[in-house]
This record gives sequence, C-alpha cells and structure tokens, in this order.
Amino acid sequence: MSDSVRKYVKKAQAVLNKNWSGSYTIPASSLYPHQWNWDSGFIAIGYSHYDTRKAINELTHLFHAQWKNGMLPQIVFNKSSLGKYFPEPDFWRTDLSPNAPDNCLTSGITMPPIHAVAVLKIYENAQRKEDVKDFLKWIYPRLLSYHRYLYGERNMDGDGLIYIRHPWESGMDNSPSWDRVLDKIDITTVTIPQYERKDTQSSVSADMRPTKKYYDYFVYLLEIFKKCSYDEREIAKECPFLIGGPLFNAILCASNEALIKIGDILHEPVEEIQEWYTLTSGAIRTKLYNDNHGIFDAYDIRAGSLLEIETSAGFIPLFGGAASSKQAGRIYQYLNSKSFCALHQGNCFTFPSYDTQKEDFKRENYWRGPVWININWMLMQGLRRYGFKQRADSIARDILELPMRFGFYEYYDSFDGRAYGSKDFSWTASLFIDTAYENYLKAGKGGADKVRTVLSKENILNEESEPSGISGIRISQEMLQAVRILQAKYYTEQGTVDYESIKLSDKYSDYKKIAASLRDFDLSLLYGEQDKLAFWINLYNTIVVDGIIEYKVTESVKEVAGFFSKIQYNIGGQGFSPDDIEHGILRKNRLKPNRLWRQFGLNNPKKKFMLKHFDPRIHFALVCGSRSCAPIKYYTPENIDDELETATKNFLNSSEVIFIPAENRILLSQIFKWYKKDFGGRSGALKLLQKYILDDDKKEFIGKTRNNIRIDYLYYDWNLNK
Ligand code: 9WN
Repeated sequence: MSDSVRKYVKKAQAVLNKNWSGSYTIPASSLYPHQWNWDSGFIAIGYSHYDTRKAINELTHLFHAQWKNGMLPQIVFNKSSLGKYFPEPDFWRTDLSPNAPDNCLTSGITMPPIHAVAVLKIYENAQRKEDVKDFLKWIYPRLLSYHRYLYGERNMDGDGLIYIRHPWESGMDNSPSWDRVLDKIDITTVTIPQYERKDTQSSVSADMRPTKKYYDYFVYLLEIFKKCSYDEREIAKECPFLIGGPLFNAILCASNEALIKIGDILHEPVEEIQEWYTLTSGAIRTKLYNDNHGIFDAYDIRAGSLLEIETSAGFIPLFGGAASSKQAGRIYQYLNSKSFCALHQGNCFTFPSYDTQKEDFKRENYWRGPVWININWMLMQGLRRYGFKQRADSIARDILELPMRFGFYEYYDSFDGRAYGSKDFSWTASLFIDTAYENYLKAGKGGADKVRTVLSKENILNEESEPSGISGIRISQEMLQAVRILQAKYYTEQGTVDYESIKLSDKYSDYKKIAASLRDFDLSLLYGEQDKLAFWINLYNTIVVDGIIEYKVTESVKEVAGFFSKIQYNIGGQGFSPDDIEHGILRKNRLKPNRLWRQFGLNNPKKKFMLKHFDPRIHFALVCGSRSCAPIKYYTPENIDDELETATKNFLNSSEVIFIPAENRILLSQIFKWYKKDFGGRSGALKLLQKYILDDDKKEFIGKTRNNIRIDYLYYDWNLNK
C-alpha cells in the first residue's frame, strides 16, 4: 500500500469537504455554485469508499429535485447562492411546466444518467449492506422513473437511441460535435434576450470557455423550451438540436446494467430494464458506429445523419458494453494512434477530448482538446471490460498522476498535463479516490489475502500426463511451441490470461503431454544463453499459469500458500519450482526478498543451470499471475533481447511508475523495492528510468533532480491477471 497515494486520497477528500454544502457537493466554487446532475453521480462514487452516508445524501438531495415526469434536472439551485451563475431560475422559468418539482428550483434539462452506476457502487462498497438497503428501496423506483422518462419522452423512433435536446445535456457542452448542428441554426431573425454570463467573469480564463456565438445558441434553445412550456412533444417538434449521442447512450447502458443488479438485490422484476439495455446497446452498435474512421459518432436526428466528429465520446460505448468485439478492436486501434495519444507516445497524457491531429484541436479550451478525468475513468473501465488491460492501466496512471502533479483541476493539457479550468474540482477528486482504491488501496479485494490451500510438500505438476514421445532437444523446442500456441489463443493482447478457457482446451492437454516429456529432458542440451533465457522465462510464466489452473485459483495466487516454492516441474529427474527458476537460475542465486538463505545451497546440483549473466530486465518479463506483474508474453530465443527491451519500456511507462515533480517524488512498483540491488540500488533504478521513460519532461526531471528525488512504492496488486 502506498503512503503517497494515501496522502493524495486525503487531499482529494479535503477538496470534497471544501465543496460540501451540508447536503450535497458543488462541482467547484469558482464556476459552479449549485448541485449538478452527473457531477453528483461521480462524486457519490468517491464518497462510497469512505463515507456511505455522504454518498447517500448526495444522491438523495439530487433525486428530491426530480421532475414529476421523471426527468432528473441538470442543476438543482441553491437559493442562497443565486446570482453567481448563468442561467439561473429566473431565466429558466421552469414554473411554466406542470412537471417541475414543487419545492426546488431547477433547470429544465437533464444530463447523462450515471446515477444507477453510482448507487450500485454505494451498495457494493458499503461496509454494512443493511445500512444501504433502505436507501436502495427509496431510490430504485426513482431511478426507474428517470429511465422510463428517457425511454418514454426521448426515444424518437422507439429504437432506444435516447436524444438530448441541448448541448448542456451532453455533459460535453462545448464539444466540436455540436458545432455543425448549432451553426445551421439561423438566429439572425430571432431576438435573443439580454443575458449576462458569469463564467467569463470568474477566475477561469474566458479563452477556456465557450464563445459568445455558442452561448447565444445555448440561450436560443432555452427560449424554445420556455415557448413550449417544457412539453417534450412540443419541443421535439420545434427544437433544431435533437441528438442521439454515444456518451449519453453508453452511460445509460451502464446504468441499465447497474439497475438490473439493484433490482435483483431488491428481488424486483427486471425484464423492462433488460429490454432497455438490449434496445439501446443495439442502437449504439447499429446506428452510431462509423466504420470509416472506426469510432462511434453522434446521430443528428433532425438531419437523419451521423455527425462525423472524432471526440472522446466515441469511445465510451466500451463503458456500457455496447460495442461488438469487432467494433471494440477497431476503436482500440484508433484510440491507440497519435490522434488520442498512442500508448507510450511521447508527452501525451491520455485521453484527449478531441482528436489531437485535427486543425481545430485546442489545448486549453474545454471539451475541445484537454483531458477530463471523468471521461478517462469511464474509458478505463470500458477498456478493462474488453480486455485491454495495459491501456486501461496507463489511463489509471494518468487519472492518478495528473492530479498528483498539477492539483485537482477541472481538466488538463494533453501534452504537458498543465491544469486548466476550475481549481479544486469535485469529480476529479472523487474519481481519483475511486481509482486509487480500486487500483492501489483495496488490498485483498476479492480474497487476494485469503489462504485456501497450504502446500506443505513439493507438488510436481508434470507427473500425471503421458509424455508426448519426443526426445532430445526437440522437447524444449516443442515445449516452446506449445507455450506459443497457448499464448496465441489464451493470453490476450494486453497480457492477461483467459484461465477459464485454457483449462477446457485441447491445447492445454497437448501442452501437458509435452510438459510431461520434460521429465526426460537433458537440460545440458540447452546451449546458448539466449536459448536458456527464453526457455526459463517462458517456463516460469507457464508453470505459474499451470499452477493457477491446477489449484483452481480464482482470485489470487495468495490463496495457495507455498505456490512459488512448492509447485514444480520435473525436468530431467530434478524438481524446479518458480522460485528455483527465478531466484536460482535467472537471478543467479541472489537472495529472494525477505529471506536470509539462497535458493540453491552449497551443493545443490541445480546450481550448474544458473545463467552466465544476470539481466535485470527479466523482472519485466516474469509474470507471477497477478495484476501488478508485467503483461504476459511469449519470448523467442532469436529475439529475446529486443523483446526484453520492449517489455522493460512497456512496464516503465505503465501505471507502475508515477511522477510527481512538484514534490521531487517518483512512485515505483514494489518490484523496485524488492529487487533494489538487482537494479543497482537507487541510482541504478533512476538510470534505468532515464533510459526507458519516453516522456521527455520526465527524463529531464530525473536528469536535473536526480539527487533530490524521493522514491516511494506503490501497492502491489496480487489479484489474478485474468
Ligand atoms: C453547464 C459542472 C458542469 C459539468 C459539465 C461541464 C460544465 C456547465 C457550464 O460544468 O457545464 O452544465 O456552465 O459550462 O461541461 O459537464 O457537469 O461541473
């Protein structure tokens, strides 16, 4: 567990405390003095980790302002803070609608429906589930009525593609996605009422905010709503801005999924919600996907066409599980390009809100380029869901690193991380907390600390199967070939392992037969150093996979005490455990962390198999079956040097290395603590980082600050790498 991450979690909590009004949390005091709809959803997720009561209060306050038709308003106004924002109730005139709530002042539009996701998190993270049951019972019908409103009133063709009718409803109100639709509106012939913006008078630079032209459109749309007395049917006839977007609809999918789970917890029927999920996810897949550029677009309902604009919203269908696996693969390619900061690309911080290669990409202008933490957070989960582990991890690192380096701001520069917009921004703080807990602080989540099996004596894993009948050096060649087949089929591109499928496959039985042949393998036939290196690394990674399957590990190798020392392969008559391979052969009998004796004692015959040279890069290739290890790969004898270079580069540029230059501090994987000596101590580790880190600023930081850098260590996540 990392003290540094904990320290920043405290700072994030202080931001939320500062913005806590007594019954809900404002997004930021500089620009947003009231309660905002989706902000509160994200904020409740942060609270769910350490203050269930506040999380409940946050959403209870919001849902008290729900409209009679089910709509959950974008803003709930605080009567004592009026005069600091535009537009406020006098401008909205929601009293024109019979649906507006009686005792609250609200705006007359909604926002992306993240709330069921937040409610489920509150339940899941609560220490005492009974304390949350009453809240679940209270909010469930309200969530249902919100979703029913969306499916009843905002579902033009009945196909489940829910439309928004104002850019503010998108949550990404200044996004270039809307320009084309807004620019078509002719406002020269209508009178826009006088209004005074407050956002451009705040501490946030006016350059970062929408232009006057677009504010005029925003206000114009409001005028239509008032003219229609907020009647949805009338608005649908009059409003030039009706958009079915991928962000709103994907979030709705995720919330429908959460709502189904909540319904199950409360033993309520959930068929209606299942139908919604099927409809909306289907509509996203078929109506919004644009194969021309491999991303999801928004659909302009008035024009009947897609808005081909490459924004971060186009990737969020992964979050709601709405993309097909083919679409996910395609959008992953696009995500992993210069347009959206390819993995390990120079100074690029994921994940820009707009394609960085477009001419009108803007570094500072909100929703037209900078990185937003809430979008990162949803994409991170979407990527995990589709198995893109490494990319998800790198986004997790940015979610932590940006606020730690630059403060809890509203948004950040994609290229140097500079912070923009409001300071002390609530959802940045709360989603930082969530990411820190989920990735670093929730030790033992899912049973990572619970021992289920104790291995007290050696357990040979290649004793049972019949050997394949091959002999001599062919055994090692076939062995590598069998591992290569397993990796091609069951190790994902992102370096995780599909244990469930391996277990049942023929390929695994084939592998077991070849592993059985190792019993007759003469290790002295392995000749070159490269061959030995590749053989032992691959064998280590595969015996771990084999052990996980054999001992039915479900959550973590920690379930099996003695896992690394007692499971063995019989090779040429001698037992080799993962510890023998790692600490004996590959580390050349260097001490194992926290142990006083060497792996191979004085007269141990296995000593003769130790490699000639020790290569510290093995630490980025050995995979101990856990989430904090390197991604699993297959290593070839011919290219092992290049492959180890790549593995090292990938690892050192992943979420296992976080820079906080403002404090002269770097957070490193525990691997650096355990194997400090292997890396040549502190200076060796810094040298290694300087060599492999891709971001020029970070390289320079190490160069300049070398002697004053403080190194802390991150929590090691022992949850299974599945
Ligand atoms: C209008 C509060 C809100 C966020 C939005 C963000 C910004 C408001 C504004 O601030 O929008 O709703 O005045 O610009 O775009 O996502 O909910 O944080």
